[in-house]
Amino acid sequence: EDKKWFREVNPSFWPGQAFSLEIDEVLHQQRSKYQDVLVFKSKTYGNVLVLDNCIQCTERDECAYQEMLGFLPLLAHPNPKKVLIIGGGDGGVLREVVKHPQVEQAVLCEIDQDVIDVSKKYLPNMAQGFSSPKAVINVGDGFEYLKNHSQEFDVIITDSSDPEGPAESLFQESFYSLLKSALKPPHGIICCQGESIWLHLSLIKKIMTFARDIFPTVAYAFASTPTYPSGTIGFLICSLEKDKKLNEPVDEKIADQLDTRFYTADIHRAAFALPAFARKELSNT
Ligand code: AAT
Repeated sequence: EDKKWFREVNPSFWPGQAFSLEIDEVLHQQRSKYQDVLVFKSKTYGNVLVLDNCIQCTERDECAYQEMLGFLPLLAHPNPKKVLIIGGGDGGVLREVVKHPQVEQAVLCEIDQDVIDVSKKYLPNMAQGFSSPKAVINVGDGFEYLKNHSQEFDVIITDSSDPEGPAESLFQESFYSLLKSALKPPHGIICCQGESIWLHLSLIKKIMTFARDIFPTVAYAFASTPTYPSGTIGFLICSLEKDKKLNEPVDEKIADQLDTRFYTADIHRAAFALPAFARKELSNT
């Protein structure tokens, strides 16, 4: 029966396919200032947050995306003290970032207060990030926030929704220039939600091409995420350092001592090994 299923239809961003989850109970539904917000309890993936009909996270598989988005850049940096997260209003990436022993402060800049409030209520395991003494919360647009911050952050993570709606500006060349100027030299690293090699290869190529004009080192990694479109999501990682080896954790001990469900030092290395079709499109030679 169709009414009991959530279907992730999106004719422009993943035409001709639609992932579905069986709904146990709808917990929350509203129109926020920026987007449609839906939370439902699924039959087999726990509670699910959906914005503008796109799945943002499920309790069952969120660890894959949140841990990789956080730890790929943090473990590539020699001493990540100050971190900025743009988006990530569920608190999951924040929860991961504050686990890193060298992180002293993590600022989260989320545009939609309603996402934060709804996550505190229905995704308490992710929202525990908000109660860390290292956390600073700023409600506002990530693009605008960056304009007022220069050479400040060791690592900047963009945990953003897809480039339709409030996150559109976060996929532009001007955003990458702002990211660069907000990074602290000489080791600064950014990591952005990088969509799917199965669905968005030309968009990824376009972004990596302009990112290479801005950053000396640019790389792409991906991980298995059952509830994101096509079952994989990527991470676009850029460093201020030339010839920076991003695919190797700088401190294997820290990497293996983090309390993770998905990320390990081996997964870190493996994530940069791309299928031939993707490597061909995305390599810089
Ligand atoms: N943590 C996994 C879920 C996300 S959340 C993406 C967040 O980015 C949302 O809470 C959204 O409100 C926020 N956001 C969107 N635009 C902006 C902006 N301009 N400034 C700050 N925050 C913003 C990612 C899901 C990926 C889905 C892949 N299909």
